[in-house]
Amino acid sequence: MRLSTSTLPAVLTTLISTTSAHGRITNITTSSGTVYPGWDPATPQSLLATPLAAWRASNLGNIFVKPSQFNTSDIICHYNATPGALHIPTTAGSTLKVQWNEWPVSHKGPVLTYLADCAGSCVDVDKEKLEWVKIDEVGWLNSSGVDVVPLGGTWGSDVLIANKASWMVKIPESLNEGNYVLRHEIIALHVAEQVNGAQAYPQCVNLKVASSGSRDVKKLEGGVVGENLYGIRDKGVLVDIHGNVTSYEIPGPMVWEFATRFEQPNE
Ligand SMILES: *[C@@H]1O[C@H](CO)[C@@H](O)[C@H](O)[C@H]1NC(C)=O
Ligand SMILES: *[C@@H]1O[C@H](CO)[C@@H](O)[C@H](O)[C@H]1NC(C)=O
Ligand SMILES: *[C@@H]1O[C@H](CO)[C@@H](O)[C@H](O)[C@H]1NC(C)=O
Ligand SMILES: *[C@@H]1O[C@H](CO)[C@@H](O)[C@H](O)[C@H]1NC(C)=O
Ligand SMILES: [Cu+2]
Repeated sequence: MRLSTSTLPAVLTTLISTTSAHGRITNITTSSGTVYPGWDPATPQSLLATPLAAWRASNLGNIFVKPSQFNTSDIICHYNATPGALHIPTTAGSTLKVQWNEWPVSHKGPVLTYLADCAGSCVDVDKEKLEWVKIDEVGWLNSSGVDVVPLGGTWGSDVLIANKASWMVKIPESLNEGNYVLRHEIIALHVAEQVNGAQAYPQCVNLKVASSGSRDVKKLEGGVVGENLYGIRDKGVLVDIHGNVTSYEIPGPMVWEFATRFEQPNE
């Protein structure tokens, strides 16, 4: 929908206040087609004993983690997260499809994916010790749609929406075999011009990665603990995206030099 600039403030306010819909990962599909459920925070008590590879968290309402909590363990895998009881078997170099329930178009921002080495089983890992290595990131792409509400151009979140709220994650081709936590996240920036306005939606799942047979195996190194990933005033966290955005600095560490990312459809 196209609107004249004079009607924009009212429309924006309406959009922001009516988009109470947030997101979560509903399932993860391996390249062989096996579907693993994500964590549903509305899981009834009677089903809580069902083991999942996905990490549990107190994210009822598909809520977000605020920048004032980026320096706490809640940024790791969402509020009060506890490790998954299983691992999804996969192979270095293969892809996983991560499916979100939905994503509101107003919630523009980057899509980020990390891995952390559990150095053993991930089932009883200490999340505060996990060191996250970024393997994929898509932030601001172009100014296509800057004059269309919601303003701000085209972002990773728009690519996710174009793919029916899904994202393909490629396990790095040369990754050493072992158990890893995959951390997939969207950071919504629709009110990020206010201090503490950005919204992080991190979700985690355990993987058991088999070797691809690559001779050039790499150990996942150089990671950052969760509490050090982002700061409340990072350039990509405290940022005004309502207008003609021409660049964006994606928060968090650099992408791993050995990552072999998958280009999304519609990217
Ligand atoms: C994925 O998750 C949704 C919501 O939890 C569920 O309705 C759907 O059936 C799942 N898809 C598959 C292929 O299992
Ligand atoms: C975390 O950041 C918030 C907001 O910047 C600050 O008020 C709080 O003191 C910080 N906590 C720690 C443990 O550093
Ligand atoms: C946005 O900024 C770019 C670069 O300055 C410019 O080329 C483009 O015309 C601008 N678009 C609008 C709609 O203002
Ligand atoms: C902007 O990015 C989107 C997603 O990658 C793409 O579909 C679109 O063609 C791009 N627009 C321009 C003008 O490059
Ligand atoms: Cu929301």
